[in-house]
Amino acid sequence: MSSMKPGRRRFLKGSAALAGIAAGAGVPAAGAFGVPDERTPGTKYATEYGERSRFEAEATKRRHDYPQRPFPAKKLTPLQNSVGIITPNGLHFVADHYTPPDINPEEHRLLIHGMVERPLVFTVDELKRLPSESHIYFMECLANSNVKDRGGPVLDTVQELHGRTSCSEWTGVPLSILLDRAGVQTGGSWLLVEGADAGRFSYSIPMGKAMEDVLVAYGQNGEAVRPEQGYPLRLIVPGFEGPYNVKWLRRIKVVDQPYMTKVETILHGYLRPDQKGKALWFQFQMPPKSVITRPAGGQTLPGPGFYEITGLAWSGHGAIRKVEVSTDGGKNWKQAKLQEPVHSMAHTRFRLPWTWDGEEVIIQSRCFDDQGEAQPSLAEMNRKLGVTDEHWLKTSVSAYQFNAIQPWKISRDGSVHNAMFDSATLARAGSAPGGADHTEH
Ligand SMILES: Nc1nc2c(c(=O)[nH]1)N[C@H]1C(S)=C(S)[C@@H](COP(=O)(O)O)O[C@H]1N2
Ligand SMILES: [Mo]
Repeated sequence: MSSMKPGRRRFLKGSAALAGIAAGAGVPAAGAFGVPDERTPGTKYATEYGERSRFEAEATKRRHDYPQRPFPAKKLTPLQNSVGIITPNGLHFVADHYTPPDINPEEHRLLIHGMVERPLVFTVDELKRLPSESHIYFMECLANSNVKDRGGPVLDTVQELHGRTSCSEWTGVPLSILLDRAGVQTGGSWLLVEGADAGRFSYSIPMGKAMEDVLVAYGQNGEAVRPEQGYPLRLIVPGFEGPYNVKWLRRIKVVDQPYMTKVETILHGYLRPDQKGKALWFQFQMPPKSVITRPAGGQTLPGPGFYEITGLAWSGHGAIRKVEVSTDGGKNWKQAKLQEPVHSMAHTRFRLPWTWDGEEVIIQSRCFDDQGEAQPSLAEMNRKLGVTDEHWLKTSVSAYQFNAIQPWKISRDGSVHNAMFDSATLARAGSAPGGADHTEH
């Protein structure tokens, strides 16, 4: 029976062994190889709609509670368990600034007015009669990948760090069709777009983008947009920062300038450290980013041996052209395989076969898009902004498009941690990764 003993070495050689089994005479009973045969007959499906296996409850947890922090629980996509490029609707991250509404689609209306020839009001059914399109796009909060939350410790898991990005197939009516019907007047160069939530979340969108590829979406991955994603209508602004994608869409006003709404100024301005008194606003596209999702911060490798390194890359500027992975702390880079088809402004899955020798190692990925943009290292990003590593640790910089290369450290015990900052930097900034013993300053 010693040959059935599970072991690290065995797993690697196992592929040859398995091939032997498959080629062997007849089909042996699985039990002979120690494969349990435990199907429970008559499994009941719980609801009409269906649900994931009860054994997946932990793996598909979107909720992230921070017991040590005064913030409400966040709903972040568990990227560590994602496969392929599509985010299941129940796992899309959620970013709400106000109390969300509960909308009956029969009573809902979309108003288009302002600098137009003909103000228009649409019901949801009227919209669905118009020509529609479906596209796969990522959506990313501009606060994604921040290294810490306000007052909290440095984040350590891939879900906490990068779980504010999701990717769906969105279906809806091109906004250009609606604007053409309304007839945009000369000088109408921006849109003020408003949601139906308690605080009437509003954002300014440049007309050029609106005419290019913006969708008034009613569909998400083959069904109605989820309530948390803006049911029954939301705007999809491909590649742009998350907040442009206004949920529970109720009003589009054609205007002649950006309106500098509360969210886009107070909440989403980023004070430039290099130019006192100046802020970054209206950055539009999210820059190229990639992150290894397996093995990633928060996971533990059971032992040395073969692992497929896999992760996601995306860019608000276009399609991902190349992803490179380093498994030696950034000295050498190998080109990862991209899962086809690669969609523009969508999550792109990359994979690289790898064998871990059990020693401490740092793995990381970097990506390049088809517009010539490359994902920067933290050092490159710091140089561009004129800051040091400590800048990111001192405060939460939640309104910056942080896209530095994410290094993960795999320790000899198999645990994987955020290695964005070295321990000396963390000590100077008084922050340790992940620890619950953190005291607030
Ligand atoms: N009406 C409305 N739209 C909104 C928001 C909001 O709070 N209200 N949040 C915005 C922000 S900041 C982001 S990142 C995205 C998140 O979309 P999601 O919650 O579907 O993931 O929606 C945007 N649209
Ligand atoms: Mo956001």
